[in-house]
Amino acid sequence: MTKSTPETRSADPAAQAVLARTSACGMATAHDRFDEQEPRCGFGELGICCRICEMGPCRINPFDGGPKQGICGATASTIAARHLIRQVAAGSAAHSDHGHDIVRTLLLVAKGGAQGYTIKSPERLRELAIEWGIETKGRSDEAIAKEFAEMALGQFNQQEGEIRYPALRAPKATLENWRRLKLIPVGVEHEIVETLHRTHEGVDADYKNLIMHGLRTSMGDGWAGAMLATDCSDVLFGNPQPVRSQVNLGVLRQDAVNIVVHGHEPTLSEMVVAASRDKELLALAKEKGANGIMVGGICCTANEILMRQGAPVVGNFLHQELAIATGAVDMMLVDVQCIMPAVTEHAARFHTKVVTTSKKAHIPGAEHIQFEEEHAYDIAKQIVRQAVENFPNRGIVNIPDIKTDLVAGFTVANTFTHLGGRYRSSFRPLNDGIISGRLRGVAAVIGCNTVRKKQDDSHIKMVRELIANDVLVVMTGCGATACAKDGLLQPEAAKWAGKGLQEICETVGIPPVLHLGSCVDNSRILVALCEMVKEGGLGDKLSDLPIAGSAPEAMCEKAIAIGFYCVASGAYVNFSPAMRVLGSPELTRFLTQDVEELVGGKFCFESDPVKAARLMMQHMDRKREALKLKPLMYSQPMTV
Ligand code: SF4
Ligand code: MSK
Repeated sequence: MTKSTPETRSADPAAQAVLARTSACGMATAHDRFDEQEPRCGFGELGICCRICEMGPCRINPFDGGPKQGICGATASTIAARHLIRQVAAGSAAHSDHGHDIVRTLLLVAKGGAQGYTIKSPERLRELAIEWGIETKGRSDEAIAKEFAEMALGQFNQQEGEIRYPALRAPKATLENWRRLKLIPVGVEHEIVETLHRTHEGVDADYKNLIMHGLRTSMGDGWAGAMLATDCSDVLFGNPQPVRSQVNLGVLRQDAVNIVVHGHEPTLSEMVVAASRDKELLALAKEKGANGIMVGGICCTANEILMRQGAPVVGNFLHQELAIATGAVDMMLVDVQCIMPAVTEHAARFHTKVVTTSKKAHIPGAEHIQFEEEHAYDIAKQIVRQAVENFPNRGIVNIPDIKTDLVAGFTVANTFTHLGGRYRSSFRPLNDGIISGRLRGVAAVIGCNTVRKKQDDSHIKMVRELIANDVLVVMTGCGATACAKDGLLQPEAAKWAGKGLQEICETVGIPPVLHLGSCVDNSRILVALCEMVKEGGLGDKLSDLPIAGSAPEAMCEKAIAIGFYCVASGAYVNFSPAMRVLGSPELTRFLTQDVEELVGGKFCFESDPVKAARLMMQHMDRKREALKLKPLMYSQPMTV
């Protein structure tokens, strides 16, 4: 096998520069550990090994000869479907537990028990309260927040009925189809528990029945756990507004204390940003020889503080080890999700302090400082102080001088204003753009980096192909960071768009690629789609819309859960690398074809990003045809 090089590992020149140095000094990164894993287990890749019970592990031989069933009689489709929906449950649990913690913080704030937090967007709180049927007249923000948070907490452990958002937000025809298929969760946790039960040895053996439950479980993520995380974060930390900032390792500063916040939840990072502006700590930084304190993010924490504070983004998932390797990170502060345990091994080579803060995520070699909302500001100050005190311990620093400007901070509310103008807030211009053929449709390109593909490369190639063919792109998570590094999140990027999209971007003053936030903010995309249907002229169900989604560098179980709730919501979803189901042709066919007849959405596992983009556009063209929309003004119908 040819050994990978910095150029084959990443499309990002900053990453390539650091990877060249890590290789030269024998510092192993995820790419090296990936190479060490070769050859990979073919049974695992195809999803046909099972270790669910203690009689196993069992494996199915996909070729002639060899076992076609596990010891209990489970077939390839049963085994692959069981494991897949366990991944959906884990991904849904991760987003939903994040959502649960944000709702709990809102409740603490309402009761006056969370130090340093306030309700930054009472307007958003009142909008939500009215939507949920909570009395607002003559009541304080705290009283409304308390009632809302208590109702919201109930969504997690509710045992009967339906989670609330689908009936409140989804188009009627979509809702009716979900009800017919029994796809609306009774509560977030109930469906996750039921997934674990169904996939226990000797329970559900029907791959279709298993997948339908996987779709139901994922709905508890997209339409409850993640949606609540987004809504309550907007209430607590403020509605994001379009904001300019910068991205890539070059945002690390030689002359300042660098604190890299990494993980997912905004509760701690918001407080750390506040503490980094504390006069006492700035004076201490000066005393230690630093010219200020820089707080930048990695992974979705980055997206949270970028959207609301304009904080610079140090990088995406595969940048976490590289940031430490610059020698410029005085502290890496982590909470939950997407944190490689390897960061402490690298930190030991440099002066970097790794601090864990969640009881759910300790890492050997890191210092643990337990974060508690009740003492949030004091804890944040303690953490920032330690980072400042570590500044004089730096050794050789080597920061690649590479960073790119970006615009982020789009939401459903401010996209309305941008598209319709201040006095005509509406999705009408977007719908009209699609109906008239100026725009082909909308694509959501989301998700992670993975060492199984060249970092950022698929995101960039896919998005460039889409915008060149008049598709407006919305992005979240590490995919948004990938395209930001490539300069696609600036209004000037309209020059790479097709003529129709260019006209819209220039009239409205938006980039052709809109950054909508972190992974939980994919719920913003669901709401935007509901608004498009509500606006009229594009059908009556979510699955009628000329839209598609993709996670072209998918890495974790959360990405699988997102893919599932998007398909359940009627979207065509490209997912690459393919989910581990290819060892079962019938399960693969169900996910990529037959499920469409039920929910209107389906998966595609194309790994070539340009081909995948074309398949997504072909799907949009089919939807345009079904809606009898005008021919495209400037682009051609897509062929693959
Ligand atoms: Fe083997 Fe069946 Fe047990 Fe899986 S559940 S390990 S296929 S016996
Ligand atoms: S951080 S989930 S690698 S997008 Fe949300 Fe990035 Fe994927 Fe983690």
